Amino acid sequence: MKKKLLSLVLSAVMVAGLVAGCGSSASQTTEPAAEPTEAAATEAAAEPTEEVADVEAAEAEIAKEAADAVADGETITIGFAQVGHESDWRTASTKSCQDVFSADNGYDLTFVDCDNDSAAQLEAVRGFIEQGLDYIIIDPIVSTGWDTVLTECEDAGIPVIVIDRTIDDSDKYAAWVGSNFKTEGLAAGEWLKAYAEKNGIKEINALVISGTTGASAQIGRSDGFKEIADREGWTILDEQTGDFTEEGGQQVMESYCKSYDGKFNVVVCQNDNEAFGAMTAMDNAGVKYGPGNDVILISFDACTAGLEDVKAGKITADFECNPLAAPFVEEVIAQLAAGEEPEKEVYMEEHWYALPDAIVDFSIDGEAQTMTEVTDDVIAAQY
Ligand code: GZL
Repeated sequence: MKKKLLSLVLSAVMVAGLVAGCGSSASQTTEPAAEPTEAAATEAAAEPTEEVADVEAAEAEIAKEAADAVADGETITIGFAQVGHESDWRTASTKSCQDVFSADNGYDLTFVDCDNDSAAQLEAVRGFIEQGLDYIIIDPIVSTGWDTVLTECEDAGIPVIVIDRTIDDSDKYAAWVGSNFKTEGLAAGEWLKAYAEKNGIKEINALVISGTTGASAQIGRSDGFKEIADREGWTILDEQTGDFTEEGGQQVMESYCKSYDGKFNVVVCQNDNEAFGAMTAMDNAGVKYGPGNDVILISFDACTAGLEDVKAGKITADFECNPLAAPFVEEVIAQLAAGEEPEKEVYMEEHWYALPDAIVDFSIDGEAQTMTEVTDDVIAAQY
């Protein structure tokens, strides 16, 4: 249904554009054809022509289609090209979309797990175009290489909503719903500065296990933390990708324990699953981490299992990235279906977690931050 309605909308706009462009030669410009203006439509209406009748007929058909659709409660078809299944965060993100865009809620969701493969993700989106779906949701594995396929979506008249990670080489999408990853990195850095001052730690020698290289989450968290490290004169001994996986975190940390034995006092993992792997490696190497031990372990995501490790005194601070975007995406789709223009960017609410001894006052760009104590209730309510 939606596709037909959309084609009617597009034809009405095109016909209206022709009517507006059929004014005096003075109205012809070298500028790109302007959107049909109300004045042009009014002027055209004053001189009834065949084109105006076409627009009115198309508009009447649109109104009827829309009314029929609502009355029929017809299914909205959605394609979702998900990054993969690499982390607890990803599992929660996928569940959020599958719960909201369910058959019971009036949707037909085509879900593709792209298994961290960018080529497969582009292929999945092209498959959605061939199916003529009503909407496409993309969580982009990496932030570049998107303009061509987004142009194909635009040409097919299929609105795209981007969630979580960002697309940096095209803006041909209706809206993006996600997190400010650089803010997350800045929060970790500013917290570490305050925590080090509170505990009399004069020197910071950090090892970073970064996320999937080129993912906006990795870029933002790396840039934010490095900005504070550079400002404070800390040493980042090394940064290698753990690809947001537990296995990757363990492999990189095993290498770090050999190469930097006794030289580091901070480990920054760019998601909880990397932190789980890093903890295994440090346990095997006899490295003590967590509050009161040799190494401060910082993590991102703050999934349930991550908060359990904060509560257990293993992760010293965990910086949340909220995976529950689907309700906000549903709002965007409702706005688009109603012919409204959604906000281009919708930011999710995030929290910074620690145990009481690691809760310190800090600010980001002068804005005071609130930390959340990890309690059993907080863990029970997490994703
Ligand atoms: C961040 C998200 C990241 C998570 C990881 O928004 O894209 O990808 O931090 C996940 O857990 O793998």
